[in-house]
Amino acid sequence: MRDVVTGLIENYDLKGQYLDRNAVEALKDYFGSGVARVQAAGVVNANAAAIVRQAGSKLFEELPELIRPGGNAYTTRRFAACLRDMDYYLRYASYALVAGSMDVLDERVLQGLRETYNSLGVPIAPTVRGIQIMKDMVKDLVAAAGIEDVAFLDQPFDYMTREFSEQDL
Ligand SMILES: CCC1=C(C)/C(=C/C2=NC(=C\c3[nH]c(/C=C4\NC(=O)[C@H](C)[C@H]4CC)c(C)c3CCC(=O)O)/C(CCC(=O)O)=C2C)NC1=O
Repeated sequence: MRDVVTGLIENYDLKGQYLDRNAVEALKDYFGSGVARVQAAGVVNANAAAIVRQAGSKLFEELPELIRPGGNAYTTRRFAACLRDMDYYLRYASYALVAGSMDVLDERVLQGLRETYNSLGVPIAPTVRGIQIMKDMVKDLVAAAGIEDVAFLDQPFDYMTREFSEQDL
């Protein structure tokens, strides 16, 4: 699992090079957004249960067939599994935000996920929609907490969406 710093060091060490201007720029960006990243993780932590619950409600409102007989989230067990998955996406997104690197998502979340979903008939497009709903909620909450530039929050959610659906946003 890497973060921006360890990722850069690993790359430059492989080439046997000092940290050059590009590396320094990347590090400046990362440290410059560091406080906001940590604050955002705090906001996610404080609101995680509500975010998952409300994003789930919104998803099932938009796509009610998911929770009707025949839908993949029908039955209490599968409904709970769906919300649990949403919680995984949110928690790992918060790690990736702090790390400034998507490595943790590749390693812990996305590996083999598509295959698992396909084999269980879990539909990917609605899952991606759920991830995007959570992104919007997190951005609103973080903005409301007074953090001005919330663009960096897109990254982990969009990364999961892209890797998962293998579709361009
Ligand atoms: C931390 C990394 C990690 C992830 C990401 C993860 C996902 C994950 N979701 C699963 C199931 C599931 N995932 C869903 C999710 C949904 N169904 C829908 O209709 C919605 C669109 C969606 C919610 C948004 C459902 C319903 C199941 C149960 C499917 C079944 O057993 O039939 C399973 C199969 C095993 C199980 O039920 O626990 C895995 C491995 N597990 C992990 O360890």
